Amino acid sequence: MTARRSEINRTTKETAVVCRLDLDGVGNAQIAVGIGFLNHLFETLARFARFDVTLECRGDLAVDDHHTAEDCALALGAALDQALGERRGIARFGSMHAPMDEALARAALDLSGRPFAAIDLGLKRESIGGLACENVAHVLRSFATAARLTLHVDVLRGENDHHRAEAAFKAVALALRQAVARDGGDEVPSAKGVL
Ligand SMILES: [Mn+2]
Repeated sequence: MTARRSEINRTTKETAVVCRLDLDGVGNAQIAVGIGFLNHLFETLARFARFDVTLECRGDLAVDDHHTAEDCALALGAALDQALGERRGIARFGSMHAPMDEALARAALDLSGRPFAAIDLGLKRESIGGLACENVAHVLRSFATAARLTLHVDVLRGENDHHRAEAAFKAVALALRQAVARDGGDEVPSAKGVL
């Protein structure tokens, strides 16, 4: 069985990100991106997708959280794309609902090779734990773009924005776990033969 691992080093004038990913891990997460709630969301993603993830970022937090949030998501997405290689022998699709107390989120995704994201989180607060709420959706969109996947996420209900955001990441993680699962074959799961 070929290892499905990758490493991305992404450095700009705004951020320096290192991301290591193992799709066949156990959910070990070493996340240190400098933003408390963003650490929490990436840890949630790794744990419930059962990916081993190291994600470290030194970003321009003196500006704000935007570049750090976006660039970490781009690095993780690129790491997923690289670890999947030709995308042979995978389930390709995944969809899950995830409850978090009163909140309920739904994620449906396709490792299609075509970047697309429709994200409706319905967050009302300005920020959570140092992360602007507008950047929660931006992280998911950036991740989908770099990973070349199609992602639909809707938070269907929930009073508490922390719960809504965390439920969304749990749903995405569980759907990812399904989609990257090996199906026992070696085919590219596409009528075109390429993803
Ligand atoms: Mn941006």
